[in-house]
Amino acid sequence: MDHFLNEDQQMIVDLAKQITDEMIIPNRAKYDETEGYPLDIVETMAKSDFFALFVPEEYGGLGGGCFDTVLALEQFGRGCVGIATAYAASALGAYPIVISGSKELKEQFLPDIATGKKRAAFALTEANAGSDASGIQTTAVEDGDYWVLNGTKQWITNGGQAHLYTVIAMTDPHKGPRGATMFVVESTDPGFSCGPKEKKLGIRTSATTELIFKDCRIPKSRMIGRRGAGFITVMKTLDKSRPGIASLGVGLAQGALDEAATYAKQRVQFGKPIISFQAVQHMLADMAIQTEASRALVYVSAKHIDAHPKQMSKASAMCKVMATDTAMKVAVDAVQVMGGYGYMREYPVEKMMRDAKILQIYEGTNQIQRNVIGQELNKEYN
Ligand code: COS
Repeated sequence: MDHFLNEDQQMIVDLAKQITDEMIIPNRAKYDETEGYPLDIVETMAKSDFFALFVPEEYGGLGGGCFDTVLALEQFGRGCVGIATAYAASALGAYPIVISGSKELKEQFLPDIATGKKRAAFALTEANAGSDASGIQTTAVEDGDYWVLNGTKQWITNGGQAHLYTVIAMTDPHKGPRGATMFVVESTDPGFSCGPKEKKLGIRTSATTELIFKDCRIPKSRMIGRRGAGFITVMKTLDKSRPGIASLGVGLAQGALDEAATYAKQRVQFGKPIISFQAVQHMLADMAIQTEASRALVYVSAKHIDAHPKQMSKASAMCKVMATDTAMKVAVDAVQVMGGYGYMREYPVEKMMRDAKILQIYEGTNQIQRNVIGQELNKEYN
């Protein structure tokens, strides 16, 4: 369907499509199998200015909006959600600085993120703080001109591959969510280390590790925003970033539909291509309807967020739920259309099915998103 993109937006799509078709699709099975980090592809994305897209112009970026990033991520996600996540995670890691960082902090870090010289990661999750984001136990204590961090973050995307981490820690634990503050930690800071790469069901190329802070000492200037404002920055960051996860879902669903429809045209049973059977046609039709409807909601939500940055939560949560639940369903159905072949590693849909699951979980489970939507409705219908 025509989404009436302007010239700049079409350029983003075309360039992202080219990287996806020429680099991501031919290499995705290899990266899934070896579980290695796709550095060559990430570097190509950087050379093509994709890391500049989400950085404001005054700090060396292109000043793109949520919609621009969504367009790029949809294409990358069509190829491989694992590889696309390496890109999305850098945007997520940069957003706290973009949203709440001082001018000095922005000048210090954003230009290198924009060129891809430095990759970023976002560190919230801990063993006892997942959906309950304010339950974090990592602490940061003032010591002269430094902050000293102690604690362990869990399942951090781009762990070990990022050069800088935006980390939330408790500075005033008795104040609850109002006692949390964000910091930039560099991979070279004393007392910082990463655990081994986790073994996962899907997105196996994506680097997921623990981050360990053992008397990790960082200069005071690395505090992001105000002391005590960390939780709000985290919430705003996730609101801004979730449409990107939604667009990975749209991309994955489109990729799975493409594979299933192509197969159904070629596969002959009972003397006819299976696409001529109504049972298969109806499955493909539902996959196409759900994918296109998700795309429409993601685009409209991203445009709403760009126009109304103070009203992100509901639009962001709604498109995340719809597009990622769709990705899961469409991927499962693609495997079904392809039968035994769909179940084999030789075809990409079994990987898409494994990859789709994380979309319903990371950056806030779809159950938490429904809570957020419910709370917003509760306010609207007061
Ligand atoms: N934007 C700005 N401020 C927000 C906000 C948002 N989207 N959501 C909450 N806040 C503010 C609230 O207004 C409140 O401020 P006050 O202290 O002034 O009242 C404060 O933050 C605390 O909010 P709340 O009481 O709603 O927090 P909860 O502890 O109940 O948690 C949820 C709310 C569940 C929504 C939050 O914990 C969450 O998003 N969890 C999912 C986290 C997640 O995505 N994890 C995945 C790993 S990160 S990749």
